[in-house]
Amino acid sequence: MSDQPLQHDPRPGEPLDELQLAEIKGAILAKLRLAIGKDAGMATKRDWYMAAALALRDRIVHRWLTTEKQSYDAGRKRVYYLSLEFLIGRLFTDALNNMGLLPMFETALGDLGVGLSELRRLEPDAALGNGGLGRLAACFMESMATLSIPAFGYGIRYDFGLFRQIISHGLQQEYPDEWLSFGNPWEFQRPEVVHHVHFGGHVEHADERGRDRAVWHPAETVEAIAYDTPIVGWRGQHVNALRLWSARAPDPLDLDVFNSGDYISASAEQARAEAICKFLYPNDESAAGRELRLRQEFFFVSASLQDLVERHLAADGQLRSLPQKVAVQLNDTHPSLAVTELMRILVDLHNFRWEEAWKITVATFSYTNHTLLPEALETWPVELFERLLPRHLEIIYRINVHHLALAEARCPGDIDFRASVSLIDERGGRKVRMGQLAFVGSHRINGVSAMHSELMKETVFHDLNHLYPSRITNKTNGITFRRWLMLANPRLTALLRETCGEAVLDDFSLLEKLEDLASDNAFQQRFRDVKHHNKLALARLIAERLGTKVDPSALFDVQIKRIHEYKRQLLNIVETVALYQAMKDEPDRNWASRVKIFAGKAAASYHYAKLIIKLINDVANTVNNDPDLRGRLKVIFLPDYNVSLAEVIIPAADLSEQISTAGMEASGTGNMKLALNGAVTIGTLDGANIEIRDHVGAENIAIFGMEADDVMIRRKQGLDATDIIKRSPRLSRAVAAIENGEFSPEEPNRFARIAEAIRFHDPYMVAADFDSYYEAQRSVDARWQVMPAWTRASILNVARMAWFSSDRTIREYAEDIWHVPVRRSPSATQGKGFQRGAGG
Ligand code: 26Q
Repeated sequence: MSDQPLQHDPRPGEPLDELQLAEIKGAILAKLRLAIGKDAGMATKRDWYMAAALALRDRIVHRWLTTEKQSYDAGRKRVYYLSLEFLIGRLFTDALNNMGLLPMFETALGDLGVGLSELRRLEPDAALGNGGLGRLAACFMESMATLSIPAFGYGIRYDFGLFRQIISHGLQQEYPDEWLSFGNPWEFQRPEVVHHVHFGGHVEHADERGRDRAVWHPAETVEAIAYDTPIVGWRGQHVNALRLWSARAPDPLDLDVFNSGDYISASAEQARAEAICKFLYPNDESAAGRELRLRQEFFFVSASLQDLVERHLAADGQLRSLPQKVAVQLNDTHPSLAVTELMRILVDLHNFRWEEAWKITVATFSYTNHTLLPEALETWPVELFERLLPRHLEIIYRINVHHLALAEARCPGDIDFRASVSLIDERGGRKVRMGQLAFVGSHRINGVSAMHSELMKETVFHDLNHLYPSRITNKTNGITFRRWLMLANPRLTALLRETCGEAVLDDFSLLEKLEDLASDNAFQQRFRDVKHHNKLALARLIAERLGTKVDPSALFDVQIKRIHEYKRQLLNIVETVALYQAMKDEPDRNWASRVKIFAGKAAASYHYAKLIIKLINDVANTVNNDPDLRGRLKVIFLPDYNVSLAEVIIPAADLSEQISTAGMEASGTGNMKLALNGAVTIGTLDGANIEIRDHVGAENIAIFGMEADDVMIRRKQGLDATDIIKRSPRLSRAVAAIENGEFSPEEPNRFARIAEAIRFHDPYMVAADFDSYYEAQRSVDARWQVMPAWTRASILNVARMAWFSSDRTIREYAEDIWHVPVRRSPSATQGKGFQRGAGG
């Protein structure tokens, strides 16, 4: 990766404090000897990285302990963010930057003879997430620390994160992600923090002075052990913990079996327990009814709730006050069982009356929905539930009785209404609906973009919204600018500091100062120089990894995200084919040079998405080797997309592809990262693209295609696209080329399935949007050829993105949902300025 300068000296120009520098060098050397066991002469680069990380960690821990003590002493309300995914990436430079220690460590390491930019690449990505939802959780953790909100992230410490993707002959292969194999310098194991999580067995009921008393006799117990990773906020003022649970068996060896000599069976229980945290479930956007996944969900929910209840009891001595001191955010339905587990803790273990327990529960929880796709809504067979969590199923039934009574009162006699809001899906094999459970058990339910939240009210949660009006609210996603601007794009950051002032790092609204310079020739040139530098770095990476040469002055057209039909990488590649054909027809026209860059993983079992990857690679093979094009079109598929690769691609992008079928992308966050780095968006009116358009202005974004209501209408009319294709000669020809094996001569039928889908049954409407997309791309070409106009649009995108900071998003959650105070500005100089949240 690039050897960019990393300095974000909080006070540029000032010399480094020599004393502190000497202290840090000493600390790194001490870690090398005492924690790693090597001296400088023997140390490998990885040893140096470990030593530097540990030296930094010590400095973070001091702040961490202070923060924790202050929150505890002040009795502040805490936020708990429950998520099965945290897609963190690397932490080293992120933590250094937020601690204000980047220049210091860079110099210290330089003096010791090692380069920081070289060391940072040795840190494996923490890829404990699939995509958007997991990365959002990571951005939120950073913003909560930045805003000094006392918060814990709770999740699972997977032994293996998201699979490593290798592309071999154009096909995706999955390999295990062994991110822990060299140890993890950021985490603290907490052997003393252990909770018992139970599964299976049966429930007994007794009558206790007229009150039903349930006792769960579980059949199996697993231990959850805590591992804490400190998360530092900007300016290092506040540090929160990400607490991830690892599973182990209470008795690692069955001694009787061991003594009988059957050593393998003796550790069977251990293997069964450890399976829970072995790997991250891949997201194929279809809720696979796998038992292990349900065990993961309950495991981390139960451990987390025991943990937070224990902490609350230690401070407050009773549970009645829980909602005043605790807010729990459920990241999608994956932690929905928390609703039933808290009810069990309150009613079964602490003798609360049902009604009071329910009030406490609803006031404590809130739930974020990230998808409307019906196939992605989580359900579990009642039969599996009963076997694994018998008491929780009873609790669900009881919640449902009260809830359906409310439904009956609201719409008397309306059976369909009751069936639609019920926690149990009674159609064909009874199933527990996790979305309904999370909704009913939460006081606020939020969507992740304005349009998505509106669609929630109109579609999946239409009836629940009728029953509980005012619960649904919108919180448009955001991204942390520290990672996605300062760390990923140091050169642009330096330019912004110079033009908008140092304060821009603490107040992104100052980015608007760029507006006045958007047409200034000299400024435009400097802005383009930054982009060009970033494009050179990406071109180098492409040459290293793929051996393909790309022209850094060409338009870099980027689509980076999970591979999924609704995201329509297929639309992009079909347009690429059409453009290729047009260029071949008229090789002497002054075509704008383009590099089409794709990256993303397909779920291992999602065969159609993997076929799309193959198509992209096959088209790349043909196009990249066609001398007629004279290098003016290149297609690149960069393997193993992850956070670190995104940090190189995004600063180098000119055009951002956000082309999902309208109504299907809940928000998107890559769209924000790219626009913040000056890429112009080509996109549909979907998710947060709409709000991006509203902020950057319609003239600075290329919108095309059907809108969400058009899509719904078309879907009702049927999915056959034969007529559309007939009327579009360009599309006909592109689809025919794919169908006839022009890109797969060794296997002409390879993509027949894709052509057939586009023609006859494509719910994602590639054909219906094709002409509009092709036109939009040609208008992008035209704009690209007038460089000052292009640069102006690009600058205005940067200038107008401040609103998309996750600091803004978190502030809204804090004020409207959690009712916790936030720091007014993260700036160090305003350390004491706190703002009260709505509920105090
Ligand atoms: C469910 C059941 C079993 C196994 C896996 C899953 C599963 C896992 C992950 C289902 C869905 C996900 C992830 C969804 C996701 O990332 N959604 C994205 O969330 C982003 C943050 O809000 C949005 O910006 C994206 O629009 C949305 O697609």
